[in-house]
Amino acid sequence: YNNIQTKQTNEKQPLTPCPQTPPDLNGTMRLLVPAQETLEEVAQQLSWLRLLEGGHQEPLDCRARYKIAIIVPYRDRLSNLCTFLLNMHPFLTKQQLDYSIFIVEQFDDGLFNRAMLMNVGFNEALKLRDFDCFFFHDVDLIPENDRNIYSCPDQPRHMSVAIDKFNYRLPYVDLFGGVIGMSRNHFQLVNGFSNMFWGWGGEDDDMASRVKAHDLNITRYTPNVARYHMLTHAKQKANPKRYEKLYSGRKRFKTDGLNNLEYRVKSLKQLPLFTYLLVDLTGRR
Ligand code: UD2
Ligand code: MN
Repeated sequence: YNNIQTKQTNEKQPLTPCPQTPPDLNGTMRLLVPAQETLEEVAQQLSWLRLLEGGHQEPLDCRARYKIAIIVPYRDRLSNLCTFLLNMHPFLTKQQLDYSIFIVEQFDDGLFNRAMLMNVGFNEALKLRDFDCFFFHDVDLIPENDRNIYSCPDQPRHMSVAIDKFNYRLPYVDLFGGVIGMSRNHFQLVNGFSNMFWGWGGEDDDMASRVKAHDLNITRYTPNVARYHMLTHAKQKANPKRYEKLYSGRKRFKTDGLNNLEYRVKSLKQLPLFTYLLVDLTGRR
């Protein structure tokens, strides 16, 4: 029986592992603009890619090295979302990745909680597949260099190092917002993000503290590779309690995060361009 099993698996997977560095990367990215800002139009423009259900893709001619989940916290930014999808799918496909895009939308109209939505994305994604690592990704950031590889990092990786909006300079050395990549194990080790940051700001710095408190290091690609364009959007109101929460955060690493996450999934759908999660966060505040 064992022999038969092995044989079958071998026959199913005759593919050799994908190369460490994908071929055909050229160090640039032309920003694609949707002809119309609707998901149907974007799906139409991407039909040549032959995406699988739920915004999933895997390389055809080699075996991907990792299974990757892209988690995007989201509410009311359709225009950004259309551009994001139109650009990210070709970008990730070219990198020969096995990936799925998750859009995690906050259902209630209370203050936005970016960090909590990302915890939910992590939790729900793992119910669907055993992803090796996670990229927590703002919807308004588009990579400008195709050599910025979304491979699973050994240490937490800050991806969005050089953003046009910030003149391609890192605003401060511990910045860990925008786009970050973490292995499943490291994200679990730090108990995910804090659930207590409602409104703009602080949650990314709290994650940086978690990473450091667990003797992990934030790593980065060089700024000429880790370049991003930020799409325009309305500015959120800053959370006046963000510093207070940040300074007292260390006491809560063990009790505030993945292990006390409460939410209700209102909808879970495998759409053509992404896996969609609509979540109500009103359980706790
Ligand atoms: C910065 C960080 C971001 C986060 C935020 C503070 C960078 C480049 N970005 O972004 O990662 O730490 O500060 O919370 O360091 N969103 C919606 N709808 C909303 C509000 C937010 O979808 O109404 C999502 C969306 O994915 C957006 C992200 O949350 O890109 C961050 O919000 P932002 O773009 O308004 O904040 P920004 O640019 O100051
Ligand atoms: Mn932004």
